[in-house]
Amino acid sequence: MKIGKVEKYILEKLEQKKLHFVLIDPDDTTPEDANRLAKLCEEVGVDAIMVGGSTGAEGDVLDSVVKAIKEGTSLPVILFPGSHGGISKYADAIFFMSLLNSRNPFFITGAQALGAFTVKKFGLEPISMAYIIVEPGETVGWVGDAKPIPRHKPKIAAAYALAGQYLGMRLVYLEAGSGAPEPVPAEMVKIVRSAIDIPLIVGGGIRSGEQAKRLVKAGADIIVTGTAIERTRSIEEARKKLEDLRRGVSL
Ligand code: 1GP
Repeated sequence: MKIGKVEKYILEKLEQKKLHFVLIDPDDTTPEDANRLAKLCEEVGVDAIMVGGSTGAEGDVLDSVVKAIKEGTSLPVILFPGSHGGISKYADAIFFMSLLNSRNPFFITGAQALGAFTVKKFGLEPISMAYIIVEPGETVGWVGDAKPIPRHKPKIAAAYALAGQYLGMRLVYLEAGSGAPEPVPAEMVKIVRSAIDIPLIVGGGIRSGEQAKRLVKAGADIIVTGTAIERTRSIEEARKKLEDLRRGVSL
């Protein structure tokens, strides 16, 4: 498969620095707020916006949030779907992901088959991604029927990540689950990083620049944050939080 525009953007930026993506869950925001947040993300130097969620991020709710984000920023907008319902024609690309450690084949290849022709019809750029859920896994772990990787078993995570690479996937995402009390352990990030050659994304439970920095030092290439910004109560607070996270990602 040839490299699309958004994947090229990611790979070229990664040659210069580590990246910070912000996840917006359409179920937890309004199009107006998403538009404001997207503008702010671009101002503070976030590298891309991801849109998705495990529940309710579908149909009109998803479309109106993606459109509002696109109106607010020129940053790439990448779908992060919970299933084949999480596809919007207004996005630039889609993480075409397989939840490798799910117990349910629907989340490994079933939803992907149901969504594949929609992705083609909309002309969305698919970016193949190995999605691996680590304890506690939170909502996505439950919904995705995952067998979450134990936090003290980094080699299991590395084995899944390497399998993803050998299956031809272009990115690996280690996910502790949105709102997790702690991010993926740095030790696990280190061991996964040393096993694979493709970019490593880490998300779930990252709320401070310090945490982001620890994970980047351990080998994360891309840090994803969602809840940290959702919990802020004003645009000034959101700006401060984003700046703190950005500083952590850039070491
Ligand atoms: C969830 O990894 C993302 O899919 C982001 O998690 O909301 O905890 O930042 P948080």
